[in-house]
Amino acid sequence: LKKPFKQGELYDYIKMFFKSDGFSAGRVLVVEDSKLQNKTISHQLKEKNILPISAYSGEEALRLLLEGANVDTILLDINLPGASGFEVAKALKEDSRFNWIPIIGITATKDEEGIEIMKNAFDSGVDDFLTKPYSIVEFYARIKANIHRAKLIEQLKEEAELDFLTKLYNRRLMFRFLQHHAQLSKRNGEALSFLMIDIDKFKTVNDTYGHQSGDEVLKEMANIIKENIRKSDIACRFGGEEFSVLLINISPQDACSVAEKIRNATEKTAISINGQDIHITISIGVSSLTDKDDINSFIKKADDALYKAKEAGRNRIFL
Ligand code: GH3
Ligand code: MG
Ligand code: MG
Ligand code: MG
Ligand code: MG
Repeated sequence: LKKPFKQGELYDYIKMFFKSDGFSAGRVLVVEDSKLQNKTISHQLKEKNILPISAYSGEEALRLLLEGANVDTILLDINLPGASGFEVAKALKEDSRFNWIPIIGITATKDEEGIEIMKNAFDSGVDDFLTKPYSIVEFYARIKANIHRAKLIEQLKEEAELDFLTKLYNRRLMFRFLQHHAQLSKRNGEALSFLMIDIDKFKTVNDTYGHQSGDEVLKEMANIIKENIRKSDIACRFGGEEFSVLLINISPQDACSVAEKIRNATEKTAISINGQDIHITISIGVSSLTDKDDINSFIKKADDALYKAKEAGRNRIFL
């Protein structure tokens, strides 16, 4: 995208990364420095309903991924200016956010030397390989096989990482994020807060409206939480009718404001169950990470504060 750009262009550009309107067969990041070859490959992918996302260097490819471009497969030219294909593959395979994405290495080198390059590419983490010039049939066959593999992995990841009912992260993932951000926080002095949210008298909701209606309420609760936090914050279903939020880079005071916003929104929301409006309230315990804290004490402080909020009469927040 080149400045100055129109609003619509920006929108299209962003949409291209996050959706694949019309390109239902998958999304491939094409890392190829030759403009002509990048264009040719992109054209070939589009022919098969695959969305190409072009990068002209390894650095650009990494940047696009970090910015949230989600792709099913990476076509990686080995001979690139700047970071080589080997280095790019290594970097991707060392990063748990990207290490599952299949990479197809490409080179034009032939014979002994070409085989040596292919071997080094596999050693660097590349999953598959194409040697130029390749037949278009082989090209599509490899692309499709790798996209298929990626889709399976994406599905498994979703099942392992997300809560089935609310599609928020599950407790396991919350612990992973806690580990990661507690470390960052200690290294960079990034402030960190944790909210433990528990629905008040939820047993009564189940008893009055049935378990299935209870599930609908849990889904609505997840939406309320998502609507009141930033994209960079991390929400999870901690268990049962308990949710938690990890708030990144935020003062304890601001964390309390977020908690209060969620509490207030919950109280105000009419949840429609079988044509009937139900209202629920929540109690929230807030904690802020200090130098002395480990993850367990960080969580326990929020839990203790939650307990106090319940004791004090529910529908309130405690720090
Ligand atoms: P408190 O204000 O003290 O938190 O009261 P409470 O009734 O919310 O707390 P309690 O721990 O006694 O009950 C929690 C209830 O949440 C009991 C359980 O059946 C219900 N629950 C847990 N998981 C689910 C779920 O996945 N779906 C539904 N519908 N209910 C659930
Ligand atoms: Mg090249
Ligand atoms: Mg509970
Ligand atoms: Mg309880
Ligand atoms: Mg409860």
